[in-house]
Amino acid sequence: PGGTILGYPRIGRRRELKRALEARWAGRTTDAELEAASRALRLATVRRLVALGLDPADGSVPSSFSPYDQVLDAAVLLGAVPAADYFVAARGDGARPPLEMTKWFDTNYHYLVPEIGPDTPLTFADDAPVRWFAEAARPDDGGQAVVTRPVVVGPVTFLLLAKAAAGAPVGFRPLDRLDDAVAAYADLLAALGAAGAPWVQLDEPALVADTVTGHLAPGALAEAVTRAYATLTAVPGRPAILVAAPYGDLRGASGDHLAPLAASDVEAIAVDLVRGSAPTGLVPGLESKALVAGLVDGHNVWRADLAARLAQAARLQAATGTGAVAVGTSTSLLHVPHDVEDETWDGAAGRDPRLRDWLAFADQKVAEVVTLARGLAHGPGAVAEQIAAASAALADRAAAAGVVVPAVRERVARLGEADVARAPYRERAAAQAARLSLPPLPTTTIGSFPQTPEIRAARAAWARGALDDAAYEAAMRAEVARVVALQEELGLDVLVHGEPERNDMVQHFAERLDGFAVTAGGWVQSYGSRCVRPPILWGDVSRPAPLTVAWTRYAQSLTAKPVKGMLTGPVTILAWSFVRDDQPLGDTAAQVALALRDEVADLEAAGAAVVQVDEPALRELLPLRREDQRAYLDWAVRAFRLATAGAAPDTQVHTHLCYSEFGEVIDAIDGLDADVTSLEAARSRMEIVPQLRDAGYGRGIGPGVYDIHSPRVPSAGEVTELLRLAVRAIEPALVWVNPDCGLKTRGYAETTESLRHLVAAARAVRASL
Ligand code: THG
Ligand code: ZN
Repeated sequence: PGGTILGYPRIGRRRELKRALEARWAGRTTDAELEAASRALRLATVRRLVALGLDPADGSVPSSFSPYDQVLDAAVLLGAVPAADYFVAARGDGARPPLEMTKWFDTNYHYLVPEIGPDTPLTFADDAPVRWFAEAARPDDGGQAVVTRPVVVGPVTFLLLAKAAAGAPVGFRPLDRLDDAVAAYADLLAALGAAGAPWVQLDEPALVADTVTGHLAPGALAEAVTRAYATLTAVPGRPAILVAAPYGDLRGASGDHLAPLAASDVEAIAVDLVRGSAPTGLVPGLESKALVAGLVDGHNVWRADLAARLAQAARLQAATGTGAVAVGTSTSLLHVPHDVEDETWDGAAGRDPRLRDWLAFADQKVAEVVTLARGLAHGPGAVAEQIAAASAALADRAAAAGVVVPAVRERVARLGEADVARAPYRERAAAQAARLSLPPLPTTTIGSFPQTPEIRAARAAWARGALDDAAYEAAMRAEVARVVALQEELGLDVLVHGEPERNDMVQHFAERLDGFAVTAGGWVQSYGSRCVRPPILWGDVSRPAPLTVAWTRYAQSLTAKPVKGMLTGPVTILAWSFVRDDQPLGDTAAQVALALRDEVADLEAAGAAVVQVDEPALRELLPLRREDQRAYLDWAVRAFRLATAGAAPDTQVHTHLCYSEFGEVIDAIDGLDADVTSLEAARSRMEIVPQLRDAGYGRGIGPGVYDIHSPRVPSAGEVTELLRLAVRAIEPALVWVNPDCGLKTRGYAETTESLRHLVAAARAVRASL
């Protein structure tokens, strides 16, 4: 054992895979061209990993490619999705909807949710991992061959992430099919062994996540792991098996999930030592295994403290007594950009050159792993130079101006309960009703309107200097005017400015707040071909100037109807950024919240009667272990309240939540104390409304009455029907009428028609109240 990583970014350092996929989908290229581009990317990746120092001789080079998503790959491997339908399952086609997409553990990556029923095929149906192994192992033109370690989602996690297929009998769970799935994985292992693969990695992150396993009877998970790995380790001629458990701790209040793995005959276990803790005490069976110590953070971008991490690895090695400790990343490097050196750090574009030395993206993390492995094998002296450089960078970061800003710290320290409390809702509601005089079932939208090709072109031209500030500003103002006029014409009650000036909402705020840096090319896959560039939150956060006020004020100047001020909430800003690792996240959240609080005050001063603070990622950061969830929800709710509680009683505070099953955060939704909460609800046919009612929620609620994730236009009848479900489930006086989410990914044709139907439905149901 040396050093390894659990996976590497798949999108390509120049987003080659994105381009290849989107060209194929647009019909500009053939399947053969897509495969050629994918193959080139796969081969370039494994060669890069060897060049960076991973040793193919001991199985340290992962083969972790996926054309779209690793969970979909597993579904195809098992025949649950036919290989020919790969992209239909991912994206849908005219006739078939795509698989549902949801968040991968506590990350901003989304996987496709397989649908498994009692009769879904589960056999070894597709040998992509074997082909990719063989392709890298064949000498290329230069004679280089790379022996890789195929990475596949493990059987237990695959079934736990799947949902029961429509029509499955009541009580059926995909995990009921464990034996079938394991038989298919056994065939895969035999095929990999026959192809000469010395190692395979099976990812089992479900073992660290009560959010995925919480519904199981006590002991059921351990029993499934024991059964699955007894079968897999008995396969003749198989590769050695590394089971990886990234994103958290294998041992928690709900059970010890290390024990069944340690007791099995797998050869190696990868544990996350950034989020989780090292195994302590006697763990029967562990002494005969290699332990891949996930010491390098795969989920964040900070350069590692090599001295501390090496000492930790050495302690672990001494404790296991066998010396079989390897150094690894805590998770796949899927969540970080490729290479710090791909950015320009000359201070242009507001990027602070000091940051370059503080950061480690994927390639730098591979080098850290290699250094730690060498230090573990040959002693710290062998890597003294690298350790000294890392310690110096860390010291520089700790002492740098802006990392600790006393004024920000003092303001946070002075906060008290009064700062998170508004007047009683009854009082607020009366004041707001008097100020806004809205009809029953008021109509509104979530905030963004379609980002047209013209808007994108203008932003691109502005970014490369072809359009000056004044011309760009004028183009965006024209767009705002158009959006306001459209909403007036449609008859919506509470308007928005449409956000043409924002690219990604979090990036937009990060660009305007002190303490953040943004990258030009630090792309991270969010799902399929879609990427985000998470900002880097490196210092204490403050607001040098108003962030959004001018746009809202301009939009309000064009209409007598109320225009909502539109902000992104503190939790979402953190969830979609790389956050500092040198203080509790709750402290960082309070700083962001105070910056937003000042923005709310400025919006009010500019005349805004309605302010929306979105928290679509509230559920995303929910800790995977139940015992950690209360503390998180406490600081998350407090941060939202800090951001909003300065608002006057007659200012109506809205929030918006999406991308999630809300069940686990229902109480927190109530705790936000927003006057109006809009939520994604169309696909689940409003089921959130009775849930919130039963939880005692008694303020405004806007369950989405149409799904904006597809271009399909709902009929007025459909929207009316959903709205009737809502007004039957909760006090009609509380109900707002809005789409599921922002409209920025939609086109104007379908948006206009859909909103027309939304307004018609609101009028129809109003008339019947
Ligand atoms: N912003 C951020 N994270 C997110 C979302 C977001 N996570 C959850 C959800 N929304 C993910 N959805 C998307 C939807 C579209 C795109 C990315 C994530 C997307 N990206 C462009 C692309 O890949 O071509 C690039 C966008 C850009 O130029 O910034 O379309 O909204 N942070
Ligand atoms: Zn949304």
